[in-house]
Amino acid sequence: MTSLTLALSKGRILEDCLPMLDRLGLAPAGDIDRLLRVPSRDPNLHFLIIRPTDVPTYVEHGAADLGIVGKDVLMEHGGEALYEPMDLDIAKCRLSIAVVKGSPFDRPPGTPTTLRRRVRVATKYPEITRRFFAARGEQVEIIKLYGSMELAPLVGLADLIVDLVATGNTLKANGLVETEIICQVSSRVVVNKASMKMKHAALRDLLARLQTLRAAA
Ligand code: PRT
Ligand code: MG
Repeated sequence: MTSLTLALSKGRILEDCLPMLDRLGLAPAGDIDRLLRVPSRDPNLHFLIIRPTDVPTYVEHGAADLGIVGKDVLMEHGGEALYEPMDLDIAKCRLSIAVVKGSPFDRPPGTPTTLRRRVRVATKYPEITRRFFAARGEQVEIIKLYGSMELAPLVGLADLIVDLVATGNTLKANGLVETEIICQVSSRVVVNKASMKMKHAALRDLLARLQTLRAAA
């Protein structure tokens, strides 16, 4: 039998995937809190447990045959070198612009700025952010952060943030409001292009099984 390696990230995606994998009899059969390479209950499937932003890289280079990753991470990475055959419709959220409630930046989308300097945008997603504002003909100063974006406008590090929003509770708790949605986000299956050829039958079978769960959900 062909063996497959699936790259997954700890955190929300793993949490949302576990029930799905369990129903398929593919749940991890090892300590997913400590091990980085974990067997599944199916001897032909292994998991790599890595950071969300590393999933596209592992799959692109063939270290994993397939992976599960947020559309946010995929868009930031650039998905051209990967196949994206399936939307799992899990770990759903949206990528949005948010500002301090009542600040000069709390205004309808696209309102021209009267600032004499560039608008500063703090984000973990510099590429998506640059493309989004460039498409609107706006040049912004992008401040790359690795987390806790909500803090940046509160301490004067940025005027706006581009961040993921699910319930909106985190924004609200920090006195921020969402002014515009950039895109909707859910988790996607990505597949290495060479694996799709070399391990076609095994991948087709696994994708079909994931698809039945999606259809049943
Ligand atoms: O480990 P590392 O720090 O690199 O990764 P990570 O913290 O991004 O991992 P994780 O597990 O939090 O996120 C993995 C993926 O889950 C993301 O790439 C998204 O595709 C997806 N996802 C879905 C989310 C959310 N929903 C979400 N709500 N990722 C992050 N959030 C954040 C949000 O930005 C906010 O700060 O969770 C906070 C709570 O959201 P509210 O709106 O419900 O309050
Ligand atoms: Mg984190």
